[in-house]
Amino acid sequence: MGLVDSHWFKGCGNETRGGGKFCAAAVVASVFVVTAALGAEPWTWTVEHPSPAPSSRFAHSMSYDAVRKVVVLFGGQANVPAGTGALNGETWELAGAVWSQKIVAGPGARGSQRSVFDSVRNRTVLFGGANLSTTFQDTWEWDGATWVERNVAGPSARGGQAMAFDSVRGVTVLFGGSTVQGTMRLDTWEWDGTTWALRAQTGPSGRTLSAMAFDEGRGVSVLFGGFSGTAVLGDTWEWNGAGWTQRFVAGPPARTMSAMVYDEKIGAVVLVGGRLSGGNDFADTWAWNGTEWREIGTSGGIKAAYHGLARDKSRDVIVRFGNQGSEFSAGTWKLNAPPCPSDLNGDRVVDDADFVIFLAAYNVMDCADAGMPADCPSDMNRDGVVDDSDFSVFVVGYDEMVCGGSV
Ligand SMILES: [Ca+2]
Ligand SMILES: [Ca+2]
Repeated sequence: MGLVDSHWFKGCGNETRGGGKFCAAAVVASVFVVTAALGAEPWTWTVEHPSPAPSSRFAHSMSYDAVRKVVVLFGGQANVPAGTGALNGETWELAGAVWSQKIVAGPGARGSQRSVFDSVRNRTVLFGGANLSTTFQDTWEWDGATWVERNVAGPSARGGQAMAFDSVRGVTVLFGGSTVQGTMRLDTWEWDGTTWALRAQTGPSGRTLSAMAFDEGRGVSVLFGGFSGTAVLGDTWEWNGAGWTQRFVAGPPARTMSAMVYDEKIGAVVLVGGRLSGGNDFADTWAWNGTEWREIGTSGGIKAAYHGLARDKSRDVIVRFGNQGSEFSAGTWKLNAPPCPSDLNGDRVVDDADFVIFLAAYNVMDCADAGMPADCPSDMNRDGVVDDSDFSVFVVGYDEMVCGGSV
């Protein structure tokens, strides 16, 4: 039972329209506590096969340029058996469903580099990686037109490091990684666009191929798992700019070669796939809101490891490309949250803010009226009029308060 019950609905249904009174005061004054919950409806994976598109690959880097609204992909290794595939130095961008290759000079062919989008300076920052014999320690920046190498001192050569952009403090955070020969790193660095600063040498144990993402709501970089050189890890850590804190919580099974993004709509980092051991990859999806890990039910997905992952905010999807796993697919995969029709402002929570939007349209009634908000958002049944039949649909979501699949 939510805060709006059928008694309340009946009591307000006969109010005069147009006056804006419609019981708004009683409801808006109610106190909402949105508790963490997972709906029964699964999130949905869909796969597209646009052309052109990057060739099949893994160990590439992917990040989302929130200003130009494109996913930037660089490099990677062809997905052929025994890890013998060719490395490339290609730059691609994905705008919605359309891939385009940028034919430009840039970093050399490599894999296991990582990239993030610096939303303060509007640059995609790429560091390190390796080819089959050499580990890199170069820093590059991409503005959509040109790759620029930043010739500065910084972290030692490594690939598979964790990276995230701390948009609160305006720095790229880098942790760990390894050389191609297998030497593990455990140092934490930050790049402010001018200088790499060594920030910590204690925290998570030395490891490579961890997943990391910046939680924009809580202002911390979240790290999960990775490979120590001898063991696959399943620990959760957070970096706040001053120190690392391990979060001792039940969570996803240990894994390496996973990937994580922050989903601002649900206020949680989302972890997708990864590998426990050769031939033992995951198809699961998890969300961490700072308090607990919850598994998100999904449909239509496949196992994936060593894939690229990005959150396309403008299109409200999580994009996955590439995979080293046995269920490899060359397609462009997108993870959509379940539909949530009562969430009229699109923030994945149904609350009083949505009710205010509903009421505004309810008071106008006719979708054709010049005073109706664009797209007639409250016409739930799409019959051109906002009336009690729409309210009976809206109130179902309002009673549940959270969208199906929210965390
Ligand atoms: Ca909402
Ligand atoms: Ca209607």
